[in-house]
Amino acid sequence: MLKRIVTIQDISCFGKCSLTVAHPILSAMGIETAVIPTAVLSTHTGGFTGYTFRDLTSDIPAIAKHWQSLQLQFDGIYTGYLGSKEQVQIVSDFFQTFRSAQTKIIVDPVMGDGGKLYPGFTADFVQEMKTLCQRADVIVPNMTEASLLLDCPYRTDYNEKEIQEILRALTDIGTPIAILTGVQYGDGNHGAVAYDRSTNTYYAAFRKHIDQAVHGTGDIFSSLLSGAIVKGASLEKAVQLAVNLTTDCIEATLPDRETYWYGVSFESCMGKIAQEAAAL
Ligand code: PXL
Repeated sequence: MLKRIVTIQDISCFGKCSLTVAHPILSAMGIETAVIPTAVLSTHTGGFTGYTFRDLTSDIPAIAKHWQSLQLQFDGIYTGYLGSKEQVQIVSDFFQTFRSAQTKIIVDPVMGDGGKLYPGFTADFVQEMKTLCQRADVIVPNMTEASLLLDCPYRTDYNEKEIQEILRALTDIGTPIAILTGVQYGDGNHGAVAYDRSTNTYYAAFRKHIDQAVHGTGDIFSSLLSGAIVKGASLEKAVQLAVNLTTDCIEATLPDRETYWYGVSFESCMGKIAQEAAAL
């Protein structure tokens, strides 16, 4: 039986992030993937200017209502970039309607990077996103998003103990599992650290740091992680798989980096993604 996930995030028509990354990756992992687009942009907002933005907030309740009439059920709900503050409450209602005992809810609180909010996001949005995180089984912030959620300064210098404290504080919001991405202790490695509050256990996975900031890596990581969790992988295995395959995707991007400056060349890793997911 195929597992079924719905992923709720924007369509950036050009630029490779959010739905145009999540859908192919989850499908390659052998998961039936439904989508709810939260907004349509002509490109993503990282490095492009003059992009269009159509907010689809008012479409979401109607989609949910139709799906309810079809009695659709999901093994996973994975949310990313949301298009408006109002949308966060609607997505939260969607969780209530479609959550069963088996459904895993993964929230990537996409709001910023490098210590800055993405264009268009406000402090109000951060507060709304925090309430969505309370209703998730797993949250996947980067360091910027963690500092926004915890209302503490963005830092690039920290040690393992401090990361563990941040993770514990993130679960204080109300989610049982938090995973911090983009963690670097200054030893030349780059990875993610997870905390499972129910067992008080941390899991970390690292690879050698690649000194190139590439747009869309967070969406690749969260898609891989969501796919692995929905397929029933342990948290430890899911974090390892997501760190390894995301790093492989970034490596594959480097040779043509100047031509494809706007996103990750994940396409050349699809075979490997399918193979590793099949072995889960
Ligand atoms: O990768 C996160 C993301 C998703 N969607 C849009 C974005 C970004 C990051 O900048 O601009 C539209």
